[in-house]
Amino acid sequence: MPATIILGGQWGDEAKGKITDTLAAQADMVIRPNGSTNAGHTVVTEEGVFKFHLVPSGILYPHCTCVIGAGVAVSPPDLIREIEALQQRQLDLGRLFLSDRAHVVMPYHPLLDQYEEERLGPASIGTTRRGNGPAFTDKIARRGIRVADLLEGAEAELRAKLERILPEKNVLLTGLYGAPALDLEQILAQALEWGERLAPYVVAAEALVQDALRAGKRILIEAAQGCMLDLDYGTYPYVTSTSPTAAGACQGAGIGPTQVDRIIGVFKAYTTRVGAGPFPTELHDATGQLLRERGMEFGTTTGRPRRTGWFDAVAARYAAQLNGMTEIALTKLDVLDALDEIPICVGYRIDGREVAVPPARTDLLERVQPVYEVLQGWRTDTSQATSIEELPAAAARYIQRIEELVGIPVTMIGVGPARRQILWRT
Ligand code: 2SA
Ligand code: GDP
Ligand code: MG
Repeated sequence: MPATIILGGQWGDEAKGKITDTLAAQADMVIRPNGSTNAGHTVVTEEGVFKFHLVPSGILYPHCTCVIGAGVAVSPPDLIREIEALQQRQLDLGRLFLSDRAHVVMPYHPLLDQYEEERLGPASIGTTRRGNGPAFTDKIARRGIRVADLLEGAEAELRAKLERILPEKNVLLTGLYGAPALDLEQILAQALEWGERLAPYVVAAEALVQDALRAGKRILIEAAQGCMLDLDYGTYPYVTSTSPTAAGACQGAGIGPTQVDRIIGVFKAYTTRVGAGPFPTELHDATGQLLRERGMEFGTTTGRPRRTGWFDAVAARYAAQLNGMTEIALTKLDVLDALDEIPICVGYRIDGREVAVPPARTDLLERVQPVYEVLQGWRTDTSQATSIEELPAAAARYIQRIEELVGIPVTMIGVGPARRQILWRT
């Protein structure tokens, strides 16, 4: 049975965690293909709120096998903390598997992330400072440490790798950032301890995934971040360091594009972004504040306030096409319940000229004048709706307009954070 990809269509935090949890009720396996501890995926159940950073959101279902794929950079202390916190909540983590090919966020990575952001000052990216950028930099530069390197028997090789890597890190730390140098023996001991702790979870994840596909299992791939944060197609350089796209999800999960038949783009009914970078439909006024408050728009990992703005159909159509999305899960519709009018951005104008897709250049993207179409609000509480038919006519019209502009159907609608607050297009 082909797999389903769930990915963010905007700048992250579209409620991928909630959509994954919803669909995982009918899935056998959930794979996290990309990102790092920078991600924060929230699931709200009767047992409380769960904030997942590395563990796939399917872990709440006893029937779900969960896999952290090769495309993830794993911070061992964060993963160990997350595993322990979930175990304390009586969850069985024997169903969690970690790819031996996943890269490791080493102790120098968060330091380099933090110091570089401080050095950049006003030009900083606004990273989560979790070290994933430097970890993926090392991966691409072919000097990364992988999960397999932490395991028993790999000590001599790991020492040799650190002997090559650490001098460069220490030059940066001491020279550029004026920070203390790191000690090889300490890092080696720490890494081996992590390896021992994580060893029970480590597998050749791509083989596990391919076996499951062959056995006809129902597989979900839960990508992190969002398409507009993609390294190639996002608002570079204000992006994350992996590919949150459908193609990136295949790569990180270890499956081929022909093994996928459903690609769900998760979009908020408005837009948010956390961190720096262009955001054409951003609101700097009381309405923006209202969206932040009603949507409780604060970073799941860092607690940072998220920037808010109107739904951007230009960026959404771009994301839908680039990812071959087959459908939309439209979330947080209820957040718009309080508005009289709801503008949708239907076009971009730069220096008076209309452009069809987000431009590559940051300075041009920053100069975009959004062209808005103003739709009527519904001023009705949608959070108690149990079917699409119960939504007010203006809300139905808003959803329909998004479908027309983005070019694919909306099949799920979120009207609140709880599990039951999801409406299905039947
Ligand atoms: P990084 O840390 O190197 O990946 O940062 C680079 C950019 O990517 C953005 N980014 C995110 N955007 C939205 N949500 C993310 N996860 C957390 C959440 C964020 C938080 O669920 O709320 O708690 O602040 C996430 N992770 C990375 C980041 O803001 C930079 O713009
Ligand atoms: P993710 O990173 O895409 O999984 O999204 P986050 O978990 O970072 O942010 C989404 C937030 O919105 C979480 O706090 C969710 O509990 C909440 N949420 C999810 N769906 C809805 C919805 O339909 N309405 C409202 N009001 N909140 C929602
Ligand atoms: Mg999030």
